[in-house]
Amino acid sequence: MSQFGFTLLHTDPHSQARRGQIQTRRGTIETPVFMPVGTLGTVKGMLPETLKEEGAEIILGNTYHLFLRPGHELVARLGGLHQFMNWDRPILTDSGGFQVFSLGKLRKITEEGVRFQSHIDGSSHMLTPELSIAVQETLGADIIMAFDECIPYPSTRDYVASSTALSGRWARRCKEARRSDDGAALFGIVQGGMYADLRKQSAEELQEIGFDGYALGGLSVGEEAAAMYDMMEAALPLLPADQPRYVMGVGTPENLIEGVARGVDMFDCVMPTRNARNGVLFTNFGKVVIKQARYAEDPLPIDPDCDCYVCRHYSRAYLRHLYQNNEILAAMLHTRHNLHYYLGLMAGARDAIAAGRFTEYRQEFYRRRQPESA
Ligand code: PRF
Ligand code: ZN
Repeated sequence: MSQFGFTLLHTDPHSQARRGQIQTRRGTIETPVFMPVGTLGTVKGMLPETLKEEGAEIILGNTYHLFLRPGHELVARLGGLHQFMNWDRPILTDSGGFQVFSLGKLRKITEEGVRFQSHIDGSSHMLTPELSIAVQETLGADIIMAFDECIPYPSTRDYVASSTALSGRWARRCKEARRSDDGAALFGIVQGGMYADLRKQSAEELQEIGFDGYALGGLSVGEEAAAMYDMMEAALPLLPADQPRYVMGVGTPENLIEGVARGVDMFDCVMPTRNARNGVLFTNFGKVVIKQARYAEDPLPIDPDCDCYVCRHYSRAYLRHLYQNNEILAAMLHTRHNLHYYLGLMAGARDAIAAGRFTEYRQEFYRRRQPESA
């Protein structure tokens, strides 16, 4: 673990926002950071070199998907996930503790782990904390996540309490299963549903085990944004200030700004990439739904204030035309613009925190958005 560390550079005086750096064995990550999702060893529609040009410093991979196909051993034989996909910057892998619940058809949770059926061919598999760690190590991830249950929302307090306790026992097994000499970092995942006291208990329990960083799981699962922010406020202040904090699977641009304000250092979400493929584009003034007839002859770029490659070269009319015809280039250009927006939003937040003007940055973010867009 010696190659992993976190340096806190600035703390905002008017909020909990933090500007920092994560040191990994594959280089430094400036925080707060947004991590594009590359579930299957590709950020869909993006060349790795383009991802770098857009400023991506770390991407995600998924244990569940790569374990089922093509298999982690195969990836290892081809030199590990970095070499396999031609990405030499850090990779964080999720443990499968979310995907197995959202994709696995039949699943049965026991103390040992989760038995589930593949979404590909229906074959039966057992994912345990030990196997999840082994898969993530074999893939060669730089940050690996503990195996947990992402609790559905809503759930009864009894269910949340027992599931959170189980995830705690699994977290301990993950720590024990770690091969400690490879320089990769292991993060614990705080659960506890929408119960502040259970979040607190989970955060404390994980710190007793001791991890390189801490994530909040079980958020953005259908609850109101206010509940998500409440859970951030309940758990984040209890986590060590000198270690990175990651909110998993979050979220909208607004969720990112509000997360940063509450002290989150890391985010990941399929929203910019998936929405791009569905023709939903993020801009400083809100969302653009490119299929709308109003864009049929619109010569303007997606966002006149955006300086990305796409906005410098293409009109809304052309992008709509590509999209309506299901052209591959639509997905590529839309993804590039949306990632530029998300990565730019975080770069702006980092600069603002460093300059002591995060409050203004947050206000400006809301001021520019048009009332009807999310
Ligand atoms: N656990 C894990 N991955 C996740 C989540 C979780 O709770 C979430 C919840 N939004 C997204 N990804 N392991
Ligand atoms: Zn753009």
